[in-house]
Amino acid sequence: MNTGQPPLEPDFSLRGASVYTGLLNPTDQRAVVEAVRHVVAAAPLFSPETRWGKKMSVQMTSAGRYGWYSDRKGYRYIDRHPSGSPWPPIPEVILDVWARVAPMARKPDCCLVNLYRDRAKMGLHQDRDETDFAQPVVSISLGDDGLFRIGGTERGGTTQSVWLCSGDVLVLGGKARLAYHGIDRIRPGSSTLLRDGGRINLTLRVVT
Ligand code: MD3
Ligand code: FE
Repeated sequence: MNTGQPPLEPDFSLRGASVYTGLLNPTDQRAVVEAVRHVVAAAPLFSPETRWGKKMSVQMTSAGRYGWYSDRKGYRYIDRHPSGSPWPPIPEVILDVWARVAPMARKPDCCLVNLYRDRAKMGLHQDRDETDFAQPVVSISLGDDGLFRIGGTERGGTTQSVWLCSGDVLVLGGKARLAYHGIDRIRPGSSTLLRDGGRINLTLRVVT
């Protein structure tokens, strides 16, 4: 369908990551949070263990055909929640965001939900458990601000940081697709979007 909309332009680019600041207005943000509440009701949040047996500080769950999972056996995608139930479908309001910023890409088959409370953080890593790195990754930030750091495709290079705020959307394509990235910390209390505070990040990916 041709919607007649002009293509969206990012506000700026950071190490090849396209940043759309405030792409979601407060009404859109509340609709997405409501959809996330339904996902969490069907697939409760959990804190995965790393392959070294340390519990991650971020709480997670997923929607879509695949969900991201980690334990002592390593990182991987699995087709069921650890409880044995299938992951719930990716809500339409979330697929709409993908369609706005990545209209030419395949449809995502995983929406990872990351919840950061207080001191939660995510160390520098690459997303490389997927099969087709030509497909972009789309990230949606909701709630408290998070300090995002991105570098290059080699560990140990220089990095750049930016605070991601509620409603900001990132598209990671091209060389940025395999960039090292992470969240150093959140700014607790910087947003009132989430009743219990914290930051939610949604990461949409094409896994297979
Ligand atoms: C850069 N999540 O779940 S989102 C992750 O805010 C993850 O929860 C962070 O990194 C978060 O894997 C960062 C921004 C992001 C997502 C995917 C990327 C940046 C990326 C993939 C490649 C390069
Ligand atoms: Fe990542």
